[in-house]
Amino acid sequence: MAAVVGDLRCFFIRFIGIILLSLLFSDATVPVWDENGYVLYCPCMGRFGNQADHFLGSLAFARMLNRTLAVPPWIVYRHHTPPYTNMHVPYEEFFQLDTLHEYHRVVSLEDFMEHLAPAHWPPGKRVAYCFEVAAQRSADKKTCPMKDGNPFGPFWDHFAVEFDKSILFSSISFGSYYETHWMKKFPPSEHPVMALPGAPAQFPVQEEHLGLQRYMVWSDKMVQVGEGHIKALLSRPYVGIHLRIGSDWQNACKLLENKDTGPHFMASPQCVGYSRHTARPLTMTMCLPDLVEISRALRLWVKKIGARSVYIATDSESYKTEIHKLFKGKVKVVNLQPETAQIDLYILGQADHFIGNCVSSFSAFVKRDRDIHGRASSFFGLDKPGKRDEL
Ligand SMILES: Nc1nc2c(ncn2[C@@H]2O[C@H](COP(=O)(O)OP(=O)(O)O)[C@@H](O)[C@H]2O)c(=O)[nH]1
Ligand SMILES: *[C@@H]1O[C@H](CO)[C@@H](O)[C@H](O)[C@H]1NC(C)=O
Ligand SMILES: [Mg+2]
Repeated sequence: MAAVVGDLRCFFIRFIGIILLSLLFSDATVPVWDENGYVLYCPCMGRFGNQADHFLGSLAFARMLNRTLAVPPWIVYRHHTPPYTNMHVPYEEFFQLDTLHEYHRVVSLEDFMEHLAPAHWPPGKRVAYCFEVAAQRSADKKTCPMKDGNPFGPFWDHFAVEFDKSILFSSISFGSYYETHWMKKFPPSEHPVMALPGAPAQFPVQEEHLGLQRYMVWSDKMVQVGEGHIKALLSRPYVGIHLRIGSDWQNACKLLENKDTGPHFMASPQCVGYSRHTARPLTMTMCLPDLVEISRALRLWVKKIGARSVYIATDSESYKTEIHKLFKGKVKVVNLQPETAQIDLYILGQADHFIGNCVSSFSAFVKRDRDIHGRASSFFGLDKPGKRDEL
């Protein structure tokens, strides 16, 4: 009997303990409702580099309107591996959420849905906001295309969200010029949650938002894994290169070759300058470097920094054998082909010198990250990218 009472007491104390503990912990993570409202969006354009560009602009937009940004997960496509469905990788898998707070209020979309949506954005009250032109495609011409096709449908399905109503807007854009327009049109008291079909931002990222990259800080897990690879595989100093040369890129660069695009082409402002008036020429070598250019640039920078190894990140071919031969085996050549592309980004970010692709937003992420930390970068076809204000 005594043993049973003792067991019960013991159980009871543990039970109370667990409740207290969970209260303590959940208190720290349960977000408080923000009366100034929220911005929700789907990172529905492009892969990681594009999504990251859009993220920076969206962060700036949310701050401009003083609304909390619901930080969406990264959409990772599995076009070539079963089960082929998109993955929705929480922001925090790759980056810290806390450092974003130094710039503006954020909550992960996962937390928003779990803790805030049930009381403040319940089913039946979910309003979509979009440009009039976007709604034109719908049957009644008045419905925002929130869940039309991939990745839109799967994204909101991942959060079990259906939209009940659409509110359309026009003659407005996401830039700072329209701050008061947004505030007047959609006060948070009447429009607490603004859910948008895409990012409230431009691609590529605006020059004025490049610096927001500093708030995107790698998660501890990414640092640990990334540093592990660097330690195991590379000897410093090392040159990191990004080869964006796969078939989709060859097709994209054909637009440039055929003069169907000017110097402002995808992420190219990072090389040619952000002003359309003073943009430098964008060459084919910058868009699609061949082995001759890759060898030239590598020879130059390996010599310049006395590199002992070269790290190759690539979307397809690595030219590992050719590069190894180029340095007569005296420089270690590494190509990891990580399953998670962000591992490549991390290792390129930490290199002693980085050679990127002018037109690629994947390269642009690395370049911005390195600029913040004062690390040197160049591009294929452009050895001296120059400071922004020198352009
Ligand atoms: N692991 C790895 N993946 C790459 C590399 N280059 C391109 N990719 C993949 O191709 C995608 C390219 O799309 P995006 O990031 O939008 O950059 P962009 O198309 O070059 O502007 C990346 O997100 C990666 O999934 C690379 O060097 N390493
Ligand atoms: C911005 O929103 C925060 C949180 O809701 C609020 O405390 C602050 O006063 C707002 N700032 C302005 C300028 O409205
Ligand atoms: Mg892309």
